[in-house]
Amino acid sequence: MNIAFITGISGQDGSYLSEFLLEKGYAVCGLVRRHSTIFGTYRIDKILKDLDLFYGDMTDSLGLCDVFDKILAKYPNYQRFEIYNLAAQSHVMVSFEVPEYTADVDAIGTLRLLDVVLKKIPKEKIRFYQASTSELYGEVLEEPQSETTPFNPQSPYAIAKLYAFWTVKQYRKAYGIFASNGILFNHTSPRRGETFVCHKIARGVQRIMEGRLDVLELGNLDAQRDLGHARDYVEGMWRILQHHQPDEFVLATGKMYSVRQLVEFAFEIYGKHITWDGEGKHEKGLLDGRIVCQVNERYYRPAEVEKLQGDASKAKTELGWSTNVSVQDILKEIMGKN
Ligand code: NAP
Ligand code: F7E
Repeated sequence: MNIAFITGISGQDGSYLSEFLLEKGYAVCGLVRRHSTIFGTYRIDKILKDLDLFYGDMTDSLGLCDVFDKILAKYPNYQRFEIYNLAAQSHVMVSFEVPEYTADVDAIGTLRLLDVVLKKIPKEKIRFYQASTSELYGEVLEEPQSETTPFNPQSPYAIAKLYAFWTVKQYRKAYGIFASNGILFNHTSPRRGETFVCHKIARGVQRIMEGRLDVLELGNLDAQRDLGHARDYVEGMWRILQHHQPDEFVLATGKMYSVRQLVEFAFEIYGKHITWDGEGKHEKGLLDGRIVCQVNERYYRPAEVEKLQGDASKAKTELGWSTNVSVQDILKEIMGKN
């Protein structure tokens, strides 16, 4: 039997990955945090009875040690131990408000986990996946971005993830463990948090069309992103760990759309065409002469990543991974109109 341990199992990617790995016959274990009012497991409630969940936190080394002891006591005869490090304070804007916490969880948390893994699991049985991000490219130095593009991070989140990226590479080299970085471009789904832009637009337009919201307020309408479906990306994570050697892989669609285009696509799902008037913070989206979208500066970031477009050729050639879900289909699925 193979064990998969997922930090961030209650998040968007953790939930899809758990379903995928259960189908593959893994014993799926995961780290969850205590929440004061809810269980915090709503994304994995349907598969809860098939999972082994342990309370813990990426900021707590001793707790992580205990979790590994419990897993090893329950599954002493495993062949391979795959670790998917998905836990993170994953919101770029929030990382400007809580930079130290973001670094503690996303950067030092990865170091803590690797250290525990190295102490608890025999080297030859370890397969470690790190959730790296296209945010590492930041203010891009090359278009499109591939595994050889230099990094130029622009937020506390990206800088914390850069530390984690290099820590993974260093553990691979120094200790000879199988540890890989997946450099994933934006991916979303109906399970995404509502404060990320694609989900916010889908839900906002839906509410406007149902008469429950007057105006959708957004920040930088010019920002462009490469956006795929989370279900495909978690399969890519697994493929990265099945490769014959540890490495870095970009997962992306290769297409890029602006925030403004996402708003247009969302209205088009309802057969509506919106027009734009004004520029910068004064720009407005109009539907039949009525303002339905406007800029609110509170959503501007102290430093912005203007555009990201990935080149996933290496993953296609070496892992046989590809993705072809359209942004329009993702928006429809979030709206429940697919
Ligand atoms: P998400 O939905 O925000 O999930 C984050 C997970 O991390 C949640 O389960 C959360 O637990 C957990 N977590 C946060 N802080 C923690 C802590 N201190 N200790 C333990 N667990 C903690 O993010 P996602 O979209 O699934 O992304 C998964 C990973 O991929 C993240 O590392 C993210 O940075 C990275 N990534 C995401 C994208 C993307 O477009 N989605 C692209 C590139 C990389 P709670 O449920 O308790 O909050
Ligand atoms: O912003 C602009 C915003 O917050 C996308 C995370 O999963 O992907 C995600 O990070 C763009 C930015 O995602 C609003 O300024 C405009 O340029 O949806 P987002 P993100 O920052 O790209 C990467 C790959 C990760 O690794 C992260 O974990 O949209 N934007 N107006 C807005 N963004 C938000 N959130 N809200 C707005 O109102």
